[in-house]
Amino acid sequence: MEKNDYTIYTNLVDKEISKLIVEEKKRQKSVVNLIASENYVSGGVLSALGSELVNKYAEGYSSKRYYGGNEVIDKIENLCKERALDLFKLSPKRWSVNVQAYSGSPANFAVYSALIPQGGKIMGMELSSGGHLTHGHKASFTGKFWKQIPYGVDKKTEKIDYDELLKIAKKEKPDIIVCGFTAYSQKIDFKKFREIANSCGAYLMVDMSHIAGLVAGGVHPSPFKYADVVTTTTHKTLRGPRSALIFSRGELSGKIDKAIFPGLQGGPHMNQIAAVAVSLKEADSPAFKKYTKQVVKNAKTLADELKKRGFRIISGGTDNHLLLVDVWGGGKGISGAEASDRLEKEGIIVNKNTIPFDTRSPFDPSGIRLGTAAETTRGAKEKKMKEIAEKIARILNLDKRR
Ligand code: DSN
Repeated sequence: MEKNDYTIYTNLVDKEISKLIVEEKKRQKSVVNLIASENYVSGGVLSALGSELVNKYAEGYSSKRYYGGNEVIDKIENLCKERALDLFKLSPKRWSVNVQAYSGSPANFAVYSALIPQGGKIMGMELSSGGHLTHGHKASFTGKFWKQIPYGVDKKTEKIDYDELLKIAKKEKPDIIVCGFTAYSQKIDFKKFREIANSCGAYLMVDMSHIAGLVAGGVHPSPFKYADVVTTTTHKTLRGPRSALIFSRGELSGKIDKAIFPGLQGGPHMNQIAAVAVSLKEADSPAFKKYTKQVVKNAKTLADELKKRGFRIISGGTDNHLLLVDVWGGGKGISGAEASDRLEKEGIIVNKNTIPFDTRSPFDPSGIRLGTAAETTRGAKEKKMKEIAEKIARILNLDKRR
């Protein structure tokens, strides 16, 4: 154990938990982390999370709380909102932001509750093409209270076919169209999505959870010119604590605020909101811009290097921080679960993932998803990506069964 580990946790008298935190910290340091939705937060973010703010109840919104003693809390929530709008260059005259959602799933649920009547239609990408459960999948409450109109990717290109989406939208007339994905490696054309939403009078919601940091860093187009609502988690490429933001155009924000509180949640987690504010300030910097450029360069390098070693990359490559590798049908003959297990035994952490038109079950799909946000935070550059690709190839090429 490192000396620092003891000093950081000196206040933690619970030896069992203290020991486990140190153990997890060591694990995180010792592995290559390619989980596309994870990152490593700064000491500043950790300090805000572990602060006395956790003690405070603050149901309501700034200046309209249901508890006394919130004058400092109001300042923190206001600052967080100000920083969120500043980071994405949004005018407070046109945009509002709610910073209280506990995480991405409640954020998305709150938007639908605010804007869509029960039984209404959510047009969202199906899971196997890279969509998220909360985009109307039947296993999520979003698919029980509303009806999903699924869309996918083109079978040949494995990219979004915008003409096909337009046809679906015109036929189905959804109430809301959701774009922004968990396992889609291409740039999203938000202008086209706006046109599709206009064709059927739907709201356009962008869930930019995965790419928020890239949007902030200017390496992915911004959705704000086109969207009515933008939701995002804060802990992926944005490199903050686990939490979420909901940006909405002026007239929608009152409904969304009400859907979060009192609709769905109780007291906001103020330590979390302060930590988000810290991370938003960190992201509003030249260093963060440089970081996001490197994240994308690293993902492209990793994809290219794996391709050179015979791996099939879904949609041919990546434009963002993640890539999907077909380890089953791409000639390797290994299921996603087996690939993930084998890599983990050798210290490379990934997640098994379905691929478009997957013939295998989601519990043991054909692919793995790799992301570069976390390793780039630790300083990895292209050279490291080549080494990682080489190691992955060595581990997964051990045993060709087909
Ligand atoms: N679970 C997240 C991911 O890994 O993409 C999305 O919620």
